[in-house]
Amino acid sequence: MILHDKIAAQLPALRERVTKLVKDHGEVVVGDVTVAQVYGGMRSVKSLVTDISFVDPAEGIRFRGMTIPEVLAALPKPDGAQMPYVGGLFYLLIVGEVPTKEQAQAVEAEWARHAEVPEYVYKTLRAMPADTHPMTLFSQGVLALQNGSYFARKYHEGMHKDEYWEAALDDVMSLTAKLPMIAAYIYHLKYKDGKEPKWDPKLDYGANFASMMMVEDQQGYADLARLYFIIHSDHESGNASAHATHLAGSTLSDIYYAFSAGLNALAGPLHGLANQECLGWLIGVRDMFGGVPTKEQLRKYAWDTLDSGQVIPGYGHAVLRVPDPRFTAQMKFAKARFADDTLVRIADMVFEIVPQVLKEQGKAKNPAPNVDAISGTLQYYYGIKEFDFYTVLFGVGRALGVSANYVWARALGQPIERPKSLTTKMLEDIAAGK
Ligand code: NMX
Ligand code: MLT
Repeated sequence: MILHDKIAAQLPALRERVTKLVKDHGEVVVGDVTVAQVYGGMRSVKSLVTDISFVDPAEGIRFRGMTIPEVLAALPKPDGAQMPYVGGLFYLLIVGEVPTKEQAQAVEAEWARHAEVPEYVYKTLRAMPADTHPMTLFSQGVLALQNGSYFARKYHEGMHKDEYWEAALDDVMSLTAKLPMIAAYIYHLKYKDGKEPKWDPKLDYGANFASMMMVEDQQGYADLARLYFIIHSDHESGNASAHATHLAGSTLSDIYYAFSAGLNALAGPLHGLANQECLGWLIGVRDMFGGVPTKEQLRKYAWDTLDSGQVIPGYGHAVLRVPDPRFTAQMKFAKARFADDTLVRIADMVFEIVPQVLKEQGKAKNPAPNVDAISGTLQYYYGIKEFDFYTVLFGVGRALGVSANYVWARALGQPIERPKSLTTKMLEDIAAGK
């Protein structure tokens, strides 16, 4: 397999670099930790390592050193498409190089070989009550696949630790191949006729998803799916879903257990669920004012949200201090294709007004939009109107980044995570210099 051979070629040198760094400079101090950080969700504590992506507060995400516009321009695209192969992005994340079209297609072909979902997974999902949240179903679907983990089987057969990453990569290819099918099935089970989707090996990841979702504008939605999965894939390693996946994986749980944990973190309203909440907020604005409001009306609506003790979804970020380039990329996509859409116009006006309101309130460290401020609007335009499905889409994308990290973590022999906790009394004593 192409990704296997590339990792195998890079691994000895990277292992040597890491071993040397830790051996020669293991005592070098990387940063201090304050009482505020210990109580404040470990914000900005430098304690994780990944070479796959990095979030610069003043610039946003870079995948393997490349910004989103650079990635979208450089990765190969399917014939007739405006957005790149998702398989090309996965190659970039894992290998660290821009693939040729053939290399991107080789990843897509590998996915096609693994896409079929065992019938018992569908059966498990069908057994759940009809009002189960799609994220619960998605996490359960992923967990149900654990039964087939190659890594878990090989581990119990006594696999050598140098081989962990190879078994991990097998599982990762199998999991990421199946996620669009499981997601589309959940959509049809919850909201449509419950038909099981079919993977077409002639289509790429994005076009397959468009076809399985049965949206009207197949070409437009295939491009959106490609863009969406690519930009949501990774956001360095400290975000809640990536960190939860990494933490669970560090115990040598296989990727099915680990990614299910990541999805459970993504399901929270301060993380991935914010895209569903954000579209709800925009629709609330539209319905309250019968379309696009005036700026004054919007300003008051935003203040009412804050005054009622709620956050404005889609705004703020733990790391970013500028508009999220994932927001910008989606806004550009929407404006190029359906700039007159009411919700796009409202989202654009929110982009003008809400940062001012948040600045006036003076609490949020970052008053700018994050990825969720627009993503639901685009789905809604293409006819995916069921808000509570949106985080599942985020999850399909996020799988690519966290599983690339999972493979490299096993390849580099990263250990079980175990930070240290203190009591409040201990912190008080430290603060008092005792
Ligand atoms: N609306 C209202 N208040 C906010 C917002 C917002 N959008 N963002 C931050 N604040 C408040 C925050 O609740 C906190 O208040 P308090 O002191 O009363 O607890 C204060 O500002 C300081 O928070 P920050 O340090 O700026 O933000 P933090 O790093 O703690 O949290 C988020 C980051 C993203 C959780 C926060 O900005 C937020 O809740 N945003 C809205 C939800 C959202 O869009 N989440 C999606 C994140 C992206 N993703 O895809 O996961
Ligand atoms: C993400 O994509 O994970 C979010 O922007 C949250 C984060 O980075 O903390």
